[in-house]
Amino acid sequence: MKTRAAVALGAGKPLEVMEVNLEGPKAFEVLVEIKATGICHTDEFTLSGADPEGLFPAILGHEGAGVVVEVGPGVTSLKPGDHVIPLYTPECRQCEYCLNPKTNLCQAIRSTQGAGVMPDGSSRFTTLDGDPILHYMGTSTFSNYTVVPEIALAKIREDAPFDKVCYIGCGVTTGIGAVINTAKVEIGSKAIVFGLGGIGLNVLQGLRLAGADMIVGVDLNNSKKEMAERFGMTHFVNPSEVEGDLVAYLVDLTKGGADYTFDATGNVNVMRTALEASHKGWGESIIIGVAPAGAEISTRPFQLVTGRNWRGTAFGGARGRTDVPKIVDWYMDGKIEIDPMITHTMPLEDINKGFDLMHAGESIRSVVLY
Ligand code: NAD
Ligand code: AHE
Ligand code: ZN
Repeated sequence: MKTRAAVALGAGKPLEVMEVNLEGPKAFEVLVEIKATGICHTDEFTLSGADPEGLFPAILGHEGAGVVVEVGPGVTSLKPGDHVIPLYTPECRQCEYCLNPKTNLCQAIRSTQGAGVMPDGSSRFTTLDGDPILHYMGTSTFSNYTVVPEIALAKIREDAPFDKVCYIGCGVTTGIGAVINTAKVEIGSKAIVFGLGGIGLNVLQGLRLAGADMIVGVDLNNSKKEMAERFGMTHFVNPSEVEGDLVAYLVDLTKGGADYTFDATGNVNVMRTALEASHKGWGESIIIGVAPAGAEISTRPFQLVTGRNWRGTAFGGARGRTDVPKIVDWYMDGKIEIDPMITHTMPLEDINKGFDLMHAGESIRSVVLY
């Protein structure tokens, strides 16, 4: 079939919206009509050329929701008409990783996914001239129709609005999951969240759900303050307005350091500050942000010797096929909010405007509606 897609032709170039060919689903694959997709900072990271795994030409996008159109041979858990959210972290329920309760990082198809192809080693997308176009994160939601492995689809309830729950495909689950699944924050905790964008705001609402007492938000952009307060932030700090050492300021503000800190910026200097602003003896600092090729974190080992813990999280530690339908329920039951964070919507033709809004710091989430 033919489908409309925004194609990343090369690093640093705007996406080009065009018709492409899409081959039908092979064994254990599913054809999905994407109804809506968010634009995450990670799409921008890969498009910019900063991703060591970035490949071109490719169809980016990993925060979608849609409907199953056709299933390939061997697919048993889904049927045409089912509503689904594609998962860049699949859940095969069989691999060594899925069988270990300590991780959500299913590895069943990780190597082919990273190479931009389906598990059989080939791409379903080609240009109208027949040249291959690669998949991205196993999802490629910047295409109106996409082919996804069965193990990388969460089946969700049919009354959930696609234009909102697409955000559960990455940002919502990542932020809330970092608090609930990875840090396992306790009632009464003190926390600091660095970066109050599409991920950081969801860390804030996760902290509110977990019953944290003091929730400090840190961002260079003062316009993020109002929305952050709405999602549970109790104190705001703009590092550019702090005189002297930021770590000392935050340790003082939290009376000894925070029980939990979260980096949602992707900046390795911020990651160091986040670690060092966590409490001596027991503080935990969770890295969510994705850093550019070549960037490395550093600190004095003494920071760890004296009891601070440095950890990371992907997709909020969530097992997608199991956890994503539950998070959709939380949204539908009013336990979590999504709507105010979707600040802009646009048709696929205008997808580059979504990236412009992100660069300008004017959006939280832009969502493309097909
Ligand atoms: P975003 O652009 O919406 O938000 C980033 C925020 O950080 C902005 O508000 C910006 O003003 C702020 N910021 C930038 N530099 C700062 C600094 N030095 N100090 C304080 N604040 C600063 O991005 P997002 O979609 O929220 O993504 C955030 C990060 O999380 C990105 O690196 C993204 O790639 C990563 N991410 C990781 C996962 C995961 O599974 N680990 C999932 C999704 C996104
Ligand atoms: N390819 C990059 C790393 C990108 C990365 O860390 N991705 C996160 C999800 S970000 C979603 O917005 C992730 O899931 N990581 C685990 C994995 O297996 O990719 C690089 O640096 O090479
Ligand atoms: Zn993302």
